Amino acid sequence: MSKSLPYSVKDVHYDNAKFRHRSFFKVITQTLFTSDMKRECVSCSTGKFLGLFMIFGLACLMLTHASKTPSVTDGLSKGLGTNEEQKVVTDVGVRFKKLLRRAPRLPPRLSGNEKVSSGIFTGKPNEHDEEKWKARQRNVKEAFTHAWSGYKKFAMGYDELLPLSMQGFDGLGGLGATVVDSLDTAMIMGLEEVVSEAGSWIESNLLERISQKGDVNLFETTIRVLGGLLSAYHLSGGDQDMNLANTGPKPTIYLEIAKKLADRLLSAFTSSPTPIPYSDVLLKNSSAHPSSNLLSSTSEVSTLQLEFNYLSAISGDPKYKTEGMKVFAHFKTLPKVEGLVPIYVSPHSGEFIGQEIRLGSRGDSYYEYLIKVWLQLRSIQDGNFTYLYDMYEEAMRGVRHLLVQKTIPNELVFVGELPGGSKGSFSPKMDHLVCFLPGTLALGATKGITKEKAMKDNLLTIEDFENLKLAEDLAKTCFEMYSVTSTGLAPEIAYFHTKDFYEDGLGGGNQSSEYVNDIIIKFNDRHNLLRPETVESLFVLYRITQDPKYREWGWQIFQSFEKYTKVDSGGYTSLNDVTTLPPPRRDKMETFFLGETLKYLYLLFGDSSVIPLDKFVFNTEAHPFPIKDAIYLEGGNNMMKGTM
Ligand code: DMJ
Repeated sequence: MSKSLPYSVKDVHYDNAKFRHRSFFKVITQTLFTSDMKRECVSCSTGKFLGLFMIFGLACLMLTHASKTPSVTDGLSKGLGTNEEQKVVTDVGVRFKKLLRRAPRLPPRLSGNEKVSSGIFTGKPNEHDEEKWKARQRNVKEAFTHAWSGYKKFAMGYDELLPLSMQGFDGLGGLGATVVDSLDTAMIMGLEEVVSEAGSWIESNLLERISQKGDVNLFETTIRVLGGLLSAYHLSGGDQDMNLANTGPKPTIYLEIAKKLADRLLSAFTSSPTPIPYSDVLLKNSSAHPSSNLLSSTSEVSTLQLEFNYLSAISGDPKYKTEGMKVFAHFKTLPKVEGLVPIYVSPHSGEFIGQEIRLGSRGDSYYEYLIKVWLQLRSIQDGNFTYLYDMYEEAMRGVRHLLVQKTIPNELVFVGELPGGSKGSFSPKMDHLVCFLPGTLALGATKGITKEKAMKDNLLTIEDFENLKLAEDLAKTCFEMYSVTSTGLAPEIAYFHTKDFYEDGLGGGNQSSEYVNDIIIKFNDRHNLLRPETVESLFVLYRITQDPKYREWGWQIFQSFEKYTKVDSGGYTSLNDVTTLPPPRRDKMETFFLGETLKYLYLLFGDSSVIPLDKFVFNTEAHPFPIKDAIYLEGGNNMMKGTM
């Protein structure tokens, strides 16, 4: 694999060391073990070394005899032995810190110029701007209404709408997936009529479907149907013991159906001989079986936990969380390539299978849920879940080291694949699915607060800055995957021109794009399924950096959806080829167009206080669940129906 373009701190132009918050223990260990220090120690004389040793010893003596000071831990500290040892280290640490910090450190302040160069935008949009974005948000709401009206007219109760043939299709097991996936978007948009229609359909039909239907995929059903029910429960006031929705069923109806569904889905875990669940469930008799190749996808088995954890929290029944979290606890023990994992896992042996590594299909949301599940559970202070954060950080280091390269000639940053594991060659190929990563990286860096606030409060480490930089660069590439085509819509997969790879004549068709020679689109990859990942990342990056360019990019993408995918009779359709005009159409409106794509666009153009990212976590299908300390704690509180 070519390592000519490592993506590391060298590429980050922030002087961020001064903003970094490090514990005393980290300061000492990191200093001792940085390679520079090691190199210097090897060459220094014994005299110098003894001198240093004596100074250090004296400092320790002074500190251990100073007065007592309460210790502070940051919830992420780890690797210490007994409580006693930890106490000693933290006490000494606090004293040492006090000594070092006798002169108070001023909070970092950025000059106007620095704010611009660091990508921080603090200026309030003017009134005209506000009106412009409100109008654009109304356009998205109208698009949702148009999509729903097509579905309602031709496909109500089916999983998906085929908008060109004007009929319904059950591609997801027949649970009316579009109804459930759309419901919380309608709630967020305040579309009461849709909430009433979708809510009533769910109340009258879904339980019966669950008890009668056949094969469903565990992952798809969890993220779309279970996830949709759970966020509808929350948004309609369920875990505040209130009914906030003016229309539709009571919140407890959503919860009751969610429990019945999850009880059957649990069979995928309980029938498997390992902690890795089978991929498919036969709902009608609560049995489960593996897929035809006997394998489960890594991303599928690790993208159930946000939903199962939240269900345990609101139902008071710990069984969902217990089963789901066994997957991560098991993954923790398996060998990895710099934190990266193969895309298949066997439910029979519990081992990863094959060597293919990618952040696209079958790999993607493993990485997304590592950080999101940690964010969901981190308020549980016993440190049990810190390993998720560590696995995430290690994996992102692996991404930056092994998978990130830049294109020729314009240096677009992309995340490629390792088709043969760490020993195989590098493939300069990126699924559109990988475009979830900028949003996840930004979220992982600031934990959902703005970059400005995170910097003011000294919360960002060097790795956080590296991840944020990668997030912004990668979001740009994802956007250019749209603007390089004739339709302004991205292909399903893009290849990138590098020193080892180029194919002529396979541009996106937009000759005025600066990147027409950087991005290569093969014939079989030219379709667009109305996917959300890029607008999802634009939404998260806008919330975190406040940079208006993300809104403008989102608006351009939305206009292209309007222009080329809208079907007059109702609904929107996938395309077969985004590089030709007019684009050949495919006849399918995926449920995630209503559940995710339009929801993220609506939130991107709206007020940032709606569903704030430090108080909610979106599941991989864009269904928001609240992060409330109390609800995930053992024992819960009065709001809880029981314990987890
Ligand atoms: C959605 O179902 C989810 O976002 C999933 O994580 C990936 N695939 C689709 C959208 O592209």
